[in-house]
Amino acid sequence: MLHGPNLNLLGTREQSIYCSQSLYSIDSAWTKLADDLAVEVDIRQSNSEGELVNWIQESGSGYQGIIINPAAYTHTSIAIRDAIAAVGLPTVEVHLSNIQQREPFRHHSHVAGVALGQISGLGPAGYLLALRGLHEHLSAQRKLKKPSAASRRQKSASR
Ligand code: DHK
Repeated sequence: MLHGPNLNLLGTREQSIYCSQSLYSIDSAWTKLADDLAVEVDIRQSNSEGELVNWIQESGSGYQGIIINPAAYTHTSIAIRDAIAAVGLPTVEVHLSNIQQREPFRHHSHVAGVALGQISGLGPAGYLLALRGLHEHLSAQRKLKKPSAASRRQKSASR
């Protein structure tokens, strides 16, 4: 899970827009859900675009998906969009606030076009929903790849 710029200030920053929880408290609830789902996770926050791009690139080996709140970089960063497209991992974009109800400059997301989905406006619950959604997506993908018992029987009968 990647948190973008200024999200380290959650809990003190414009609470009526973002939420009153700290990033630590959001991450703790999120880690608990990951434990319940038996998913291994890694959480990072950066105020720097380049650092986020480096982490997205690195996630190409050893990770199965990305959950990201690119924060203000959502609306400005083609570099983050390109990094997500380059690694090709299923990515869920999360925003605490409903970006469509805010200033016009927040309405466009460069990331949305390369994301599996976007959750916006549900506050901290959005991160939990993103993890559940990504987990279900990956489980469904795995099932699709795994041949069914019937097709395994068919294969061995034709040998
Ligand atoms: C967080 C930010 O910091 C803003 O720059 C985005 C996003 C919205 C959020 O709602 O989580 O515009």
